[in-house]
Amino acid sequence: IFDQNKDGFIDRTEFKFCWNKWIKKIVRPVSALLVIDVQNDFISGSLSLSNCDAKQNGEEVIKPINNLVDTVPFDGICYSLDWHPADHVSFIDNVGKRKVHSTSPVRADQAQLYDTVIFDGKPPTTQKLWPRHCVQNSWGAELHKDLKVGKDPNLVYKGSNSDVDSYSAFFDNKRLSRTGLHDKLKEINATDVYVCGLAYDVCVGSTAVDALAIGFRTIMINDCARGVNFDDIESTKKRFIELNGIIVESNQVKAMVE
Ligand code: VGL
Ligand code: ZN
Repeated sequence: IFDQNKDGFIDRTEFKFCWNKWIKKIVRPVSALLVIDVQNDFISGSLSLSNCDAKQNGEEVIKPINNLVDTVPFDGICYSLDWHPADHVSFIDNVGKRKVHSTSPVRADQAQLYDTVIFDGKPPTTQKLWPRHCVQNSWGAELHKDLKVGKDPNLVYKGSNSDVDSYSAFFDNKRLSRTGLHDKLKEINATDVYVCGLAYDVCVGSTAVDALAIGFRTIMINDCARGVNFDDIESTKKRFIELNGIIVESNQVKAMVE
């Protein structure tokens, strides 16, 4: 029933569509690894997780992530980078540069690190305040030197709009714009998305929840993520599992992808 060309390949567009959109997904998952924000500032720089609540060591994700990259035949790997301009809304030292909204729980002159403030705007912006971190083209924004990225890595930049933060590697926090990540995953017909990196309860969690919402089978790799706050890590995991996400250890991943 299918036309074949002289090489014996079936090239009916209808068949190609069925194959790419449906059959391939049923017979074999197409797996992508997302490595979130394994950048100097989160490891030993200004937003080092070791100085945060849970006192975790972000460097510990590098070995298990490199091991996955070396041993698991992912169909694609993307690395995200938190990539802020100097006047970014999330930096505590910029808090005085914007108007705080009348309903804000904290005033500009009393704002402390990790407080949440509400800035004026349409609509007003709810923003947690962080130390200045991952400033574009600074050392702190570089991927850690020991992270294996290979040549010509797939990089996704986020948080470059001064007025909007971006925890998820898919969309900014206000859902105003998209990074190129979804398109990159569509290009390879990805079905399954594995998420790891920093920070578990911030950008890793947000990215994983968005991946589920988009419709990917989504797996968080527990031992390849470190976070800010224990309670938040636990609630991130709970919420993700309630949304039908899967959490595994990195030694389980190879068998799932092959
Ligand atoms: C992140 C706090 C602020 C993250 C980014 O990558 O998890 N956390 N900006
Ligand atoms: Zn940031």
